[in-house]
Amino acid sequence: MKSYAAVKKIPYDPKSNDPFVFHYYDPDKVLHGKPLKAHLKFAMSYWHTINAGGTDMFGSATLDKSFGKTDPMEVYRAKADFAFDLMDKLSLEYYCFHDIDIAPEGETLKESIANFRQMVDYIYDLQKKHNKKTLWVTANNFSDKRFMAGAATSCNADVFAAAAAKVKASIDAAIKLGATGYVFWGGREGYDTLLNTDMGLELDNLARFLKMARDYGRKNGFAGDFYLEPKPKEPTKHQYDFDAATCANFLRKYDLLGDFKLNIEANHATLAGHTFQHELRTAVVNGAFGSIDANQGDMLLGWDTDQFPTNVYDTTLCMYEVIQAGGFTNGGLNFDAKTRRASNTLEDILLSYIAGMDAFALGLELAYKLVEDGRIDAFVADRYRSYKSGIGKQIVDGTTDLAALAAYAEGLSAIEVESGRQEYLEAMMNNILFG
Ligand code: XLS
Ligand code: CA
Ligand code: CA
Repeated sequence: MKSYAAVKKIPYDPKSNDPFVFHYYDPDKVLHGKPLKAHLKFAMSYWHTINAGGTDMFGSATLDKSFGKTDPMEVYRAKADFAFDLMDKLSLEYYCFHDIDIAPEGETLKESIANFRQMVDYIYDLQKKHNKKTLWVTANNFSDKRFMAGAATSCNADVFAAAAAKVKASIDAAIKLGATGYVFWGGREGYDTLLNTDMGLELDNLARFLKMARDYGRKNGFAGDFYLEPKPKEPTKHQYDFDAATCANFLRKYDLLGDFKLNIEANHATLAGHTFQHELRTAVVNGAFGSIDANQGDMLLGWDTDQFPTNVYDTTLCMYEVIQAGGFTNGGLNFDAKTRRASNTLEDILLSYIAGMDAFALGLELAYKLVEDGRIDAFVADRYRSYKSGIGKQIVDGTTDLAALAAYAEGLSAIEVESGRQEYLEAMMNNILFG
């Protein structure tokens, strides 16, 4: 197999046996009036791709990503150079990062923020040179020990302020880099036991924090979407942003819907006991569909494995939801995914992205087959036809009431509900996809 350095730009070549080609992702191929790259808006996750070395709870890194440098700022500049070279090879147009992904942390918060600002300037130049875009920025308000009891939901107000400082610097970066999104993933915004937790105050404080961030962003020219990223647990036992429905309720309660949408991650959906498609649909029906963290979990493991997505049913049903939602606006598909610990070469990074990008390109094409075929949509519409006329229409129009419905129902003889035809639909779906 070729070395990382020997691989140039990955071509689209469906007939090739070369491992370094796309078999499905042809960035410029037009489908329904848009090139695939505009449908899919693929992004590189800086933390996994440029930093993660394969450590786990039982072992040290299996891949060194310091690129032969030792001085901390030099290491991070080398990482950035590598990042943009990698994005070129893979035709990735977008990237996403946390503040501490792109710059070394200093002795103090002030020093860390100064390092961060320097590195934002550095990647600003690289972004221009390589013609890349920032999909979203976020602040890592969960790794440092000061965040052990939360950030915006910490019991300590100084921690709340430190979190605000990091978010302010990260929003400044988002503005400078022209990011169309800003993510809040509340890794420690939750609790491990209610015995030490004032849940009401913590939730109110979280909302106060988000409002301040929103107001600061809007005042300083951030026009993109803010996102909450649902996840039920890990690292805390219970996270307040448990799933899409919980987040939508929180945003509605605190009047944040509109500025805030959701960044739905596949692996977080399954951790919450939902399908990826369920979480996407829940975001859509709440008017909160924003962006996607594209990955997959391992159904036999109970934690967030962040694997590259290769399950074509999942990518198909994901893109089916995205198409029905009208496609991405400010959001995109961020590969919040890492190579396995034993896939420990730079070539594996290329191969993993190829696998994920091909699985989504194939999923998009298959999703359009479902839409174009139309039988599933038609089945669903027909299943609810009783709401199109008569008493059903009155229910939907709000022109009836409980007493009128009771009188109507008492006049009915037997009520028959039609079969839901689940197995027929599942077989039909396979036939549309593979027939
Ligand atoms: C962790 C999350 C995290 C967010 C960004 O599980 O997926 O990586 O996407 O902070
Ligand atoms: Ca994520
Ligand atoms: Ca994750």
